[in-house]
Amino acid sequence: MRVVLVGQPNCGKSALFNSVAGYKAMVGNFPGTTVEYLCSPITLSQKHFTLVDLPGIYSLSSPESEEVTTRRYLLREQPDVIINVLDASVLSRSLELTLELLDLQVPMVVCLNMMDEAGKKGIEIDREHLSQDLGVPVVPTIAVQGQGVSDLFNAALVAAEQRTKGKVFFFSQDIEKPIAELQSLVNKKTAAGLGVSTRLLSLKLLEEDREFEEQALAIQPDLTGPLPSLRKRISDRHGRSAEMVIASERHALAVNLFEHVAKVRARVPKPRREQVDQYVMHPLLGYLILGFILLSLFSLVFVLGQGLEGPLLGLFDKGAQYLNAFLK
Ligand SMILES: Nc1nc2c(ncn2[C@@H]2O[C@H](COP(=O)(O)OP(=O)(O)OP(=O)(O)O)[C@@H](O)[C@H]2O)c(=O)[nH]1
Ligand SMILES: [Mg+2]
Repeated sequence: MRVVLVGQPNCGKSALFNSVAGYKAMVGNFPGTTVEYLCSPITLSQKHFTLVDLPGIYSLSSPESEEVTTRRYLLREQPDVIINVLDASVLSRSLELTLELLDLQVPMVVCLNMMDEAGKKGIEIDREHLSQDLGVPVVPTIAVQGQGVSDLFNAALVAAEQRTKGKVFFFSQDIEKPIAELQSLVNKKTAAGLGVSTRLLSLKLLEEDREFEEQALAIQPDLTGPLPSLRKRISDRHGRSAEMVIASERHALAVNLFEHVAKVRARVPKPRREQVDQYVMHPLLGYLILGFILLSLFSLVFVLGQGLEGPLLGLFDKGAQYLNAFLK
């Protein structure tokens, strides 16, 4: 069984990977590229699987080379389950990729990582609600502390066995109608050859995804005719390219989802220690504070010394006189 970690850059995929893989990690190369990924055999709750840590991606359609390789891996290698790792402290932005991954219709679990950071920002997430909305299990974690990690992998193994694929989110009719028209023209074989459903291929073609377009038109050149006019229909209605219209609707869907499942309380005040650290660890202010403390210490010793010098010397003189008298 293959379990893959997919998420936006810096959401904590490698922290999760390291917390279960430890020293057993192996480096793999995507075929024909220098882009590397880590994989490791794992045994958890007496179950064995291979865990793969893929490079972070902002979107399935991103043209960056590392992101393209993650996308190709997902489409060609057909993992048994995706663990979609989200940075819970920037939930709304993270959900945009989740919506794209749901379109792949691969078994999936959502990991709400960085719950400690979300807490500090006052973000409260109703994970039951989020799970209902997405149709997949949602597990909160703090990867750097190992919190929730075993629950996450157990949920992923169950999702793989039960083939829990989650819901597909629909766009407005302005986009859904052209998708349906294109879908009726796309052959099932063409989509299957590219590792996606006819709906997802139609959506990606309307989004002007270059790689899908090249590959799909190579298999089915008859799509060349209707494609530009369907895109134009969307762009004419909205005054922006079809790609931008779809991206902004996906953004709006993610924001709605966020507002449905999350509340932002007033910011939790930082603990006093962190408030003090903020000043004393400052690269410039820290040195000034250190200088002030040292100067204060020297002054204290100096002032105290001056005040105590007279009485102390008198005490020593008296002591010496007594000693002399005693020794005579
Ligand atoms: N506070 C907090 N920090 C975390 C948590 N998980 C990961 N981090 C930190 O977040 C940073 C990024 O974590 P990584 O595991 O490297 O993120 P990644 O998703 O592998 O990043 P890419 O490989 O660049 O896509 C590191 O400094 C981690 O220590 C968490 O739950 N809480
Ligand atoms: Mg990483």
